Amino acid sequence: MSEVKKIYSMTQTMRWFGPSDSVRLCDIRQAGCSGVVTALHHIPNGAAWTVSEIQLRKQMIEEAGLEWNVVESVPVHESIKTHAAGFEAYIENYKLSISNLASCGIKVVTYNFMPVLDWTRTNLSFELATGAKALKFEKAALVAFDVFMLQRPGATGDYTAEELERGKKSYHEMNEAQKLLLQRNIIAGLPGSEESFTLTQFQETLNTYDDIDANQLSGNLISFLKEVTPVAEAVGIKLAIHPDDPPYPLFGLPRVVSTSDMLQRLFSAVPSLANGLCFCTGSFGVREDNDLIEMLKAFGDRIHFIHLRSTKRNEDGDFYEDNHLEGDVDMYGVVKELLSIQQRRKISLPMRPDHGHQMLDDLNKNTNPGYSGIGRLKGLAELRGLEFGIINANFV
Ligand code: DNO
Repeated sequence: MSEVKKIYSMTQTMRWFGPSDSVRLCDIRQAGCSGVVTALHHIPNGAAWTVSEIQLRKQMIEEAGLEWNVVESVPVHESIKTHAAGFEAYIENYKLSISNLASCGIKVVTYNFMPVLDWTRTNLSFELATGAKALKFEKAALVAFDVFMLQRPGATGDYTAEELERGKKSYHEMNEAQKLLLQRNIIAGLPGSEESFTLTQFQETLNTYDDIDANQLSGNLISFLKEVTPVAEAVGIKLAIHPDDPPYPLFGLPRVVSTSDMLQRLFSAVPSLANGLCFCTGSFGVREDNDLIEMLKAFGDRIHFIHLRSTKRNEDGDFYEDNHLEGDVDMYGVVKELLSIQQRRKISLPMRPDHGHQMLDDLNKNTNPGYSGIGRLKGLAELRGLEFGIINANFV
């Protein structure tokens, strides 16, 4: 009798922001997920995560019939990125956190190495033709904030004359409330970003990067990985770096996780497979020169976690978050390639539908931007259907 071939499909998860999230664990379960992606957001950035805190959260998740598949994120303290005095102690705390997670059975840890700000959008309620709301990044709004509101020294040198003109127009068209909202959207902290700034604090923090260029930042990331990866490998943790979002420099800050070449540098410097990647199609996909399928082929063995989302860009440098199967990302090609990787590696990788539109009843709720329940449920259902179709057409 021939053996039944095992098919490795993606493990469906959703991000959960903890007990205060308006999307509950039971909602995530009803969406069809078997697990969640979460973090101990109440622990201050840089402090070590204790076994008892991890266990408490794990138990809460398991009591809801779910698994804690991925930590997103164990944040990397700014001192590690800038090599500020005392950064070594934060690296030791990081090692302790991942060892403690491993001892509780949680094996994938996502993090990012974006200076100062985690992800950046200028509009958190961009209305689509259907009345649903999406997250958007508008270049003119960014220039308006950077050049005219923050008045960052040297900012004008980072933009073309045309971009400056559009930024100026955008600035003058905004009333005070709109300016304040823009400022809040950019620097008051998006969900999961762990940091929040006033205008003055923001400029002061930018100044800490005055002497750090991309080469230096990449070196600091590599020295962090050289310390942390051997520990991860020894305890069985897979590290999954999240790409820069958006994948190019902002506010004069260097970016080092935006392209294939940048990833290659990190993986060549620290070849262990524990030094891996969170493959975020929405972040990488903003750059036209990022060929997602080629990147999947090149780094398939190091992908430990998947974010599926699609953006739609225009020639002005704006983008908004489109429906999961539309926009600039070839989602069919991406999922097909991911399925090949999984069959080859004989593994089901955790995947979450990244972000979703605010829609239906959620339009009247106070939701975490990008992380409302119904929009993500729609995204997940579409992605699950896409995967089901591909498996049946290609892998059975
Ligand atoms: C945004 C998220 C990011 C991500 C971190 C990982 O929606 O994808 O905030 O969690 O960059 O450290």
